[in-house]
Amino acid sequence: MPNVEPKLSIGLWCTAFAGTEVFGSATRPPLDPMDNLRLIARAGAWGFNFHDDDLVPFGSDVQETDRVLQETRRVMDGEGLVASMATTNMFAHPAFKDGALTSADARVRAYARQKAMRAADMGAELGCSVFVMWGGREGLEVEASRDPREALAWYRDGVEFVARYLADSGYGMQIAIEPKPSEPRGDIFLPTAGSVLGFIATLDPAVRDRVGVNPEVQHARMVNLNFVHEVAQCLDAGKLPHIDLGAQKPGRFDQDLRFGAEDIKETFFLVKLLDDAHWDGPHAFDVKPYRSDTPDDLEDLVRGNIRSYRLLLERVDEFRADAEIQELLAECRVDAAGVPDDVDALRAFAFDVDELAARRLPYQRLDQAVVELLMGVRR
Ligand code: DIG
Ligand code: MN
Ligand code: MN
Repeated sequence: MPNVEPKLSIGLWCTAFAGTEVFGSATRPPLDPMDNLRLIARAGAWGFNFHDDDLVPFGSDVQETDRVLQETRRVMDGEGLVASMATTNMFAHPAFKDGALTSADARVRAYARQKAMRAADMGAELGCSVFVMWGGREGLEVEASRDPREALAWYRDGVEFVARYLADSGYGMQIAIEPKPSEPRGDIFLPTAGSVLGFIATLDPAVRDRVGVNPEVQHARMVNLNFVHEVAQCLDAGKLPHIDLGAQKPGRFDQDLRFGAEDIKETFFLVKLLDDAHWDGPHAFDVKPYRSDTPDDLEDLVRGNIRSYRLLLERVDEFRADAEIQELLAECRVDAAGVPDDVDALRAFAFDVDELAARRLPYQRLDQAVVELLMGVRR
């Protein structure tokens, strides 16, 4: 049995993705948000995530916004679906063409704050626990355009503003900043989980505890980072309020593939890490249908993520119960028996470095056992 029953959610923007990209127009018709909610629920998700504009049409007035939120609440209640994460789209509108919170135009920075406030209001209204901030446009192509220190200061002002707004409004939402190295901007500020952790450390102490990281599988694998280690560092820092899950071939553009579709071994160790850590945050799939998918394939996309996550949790159970694997893991460890830890005795201690160097490690057998487990031949 897993330590934690995972809360599996997916973004409205995922199933609603119509296939438009730089080299091609849409291959699927628009998906009504209420139909989208019903599809996600039918496919077995616990919850959903949304950008303001995914749910409430851009430019809606207060009355229309309230109407949509009330209709959403009715559908949520009818489907037993939780609103898990809210975020704001600060990357699609042309006003954000040169950044949002880090734009060199102070009016755009202020507009981004206003849009974030409104999105946070929507999230609070629907009961969301996390507010993600993905700075897709917070970057540049022309290095001469701004001093990166100034951009980071603007970014900090914006995040602190939103954090204060959540606190002053009595909203319990945690902020999760989502790293990504590039795309759509040539270089995006805060490219990795480590960058975000370092940035959080510079925030006003009055709001710092409310801010964490939303690492995404794809964004780390795009640049050949070990995502399991990215997540481990966030857990170690107590800064993992949310996670974006999917799959990705290394070194390519952000593919947002179905969870488990690539690199099954590292994906297995991600699922194992989260369960070993008893992490009970929202497990959010941030994936896209293939451009070649039809509307009839959208439910398969959602179901595939969920099924693969649960199957990998079963493999984690098997890993923990596998006697040979556990014996090999025990062989990997040597305790420091007999080695002093006080300064003077340690300084004088005579290590047999040749013996240390000669120690046999069981890694060939251990990794082979993991591969066989994932191939389903160790049951
Ligand atoms: C892309 O990975 C980003 C956007 O989809 C969204 O703002 C965020 C939500 O987790 N992820
Ligand atoms: Mn992505
Ligand atoms: Mn994401």
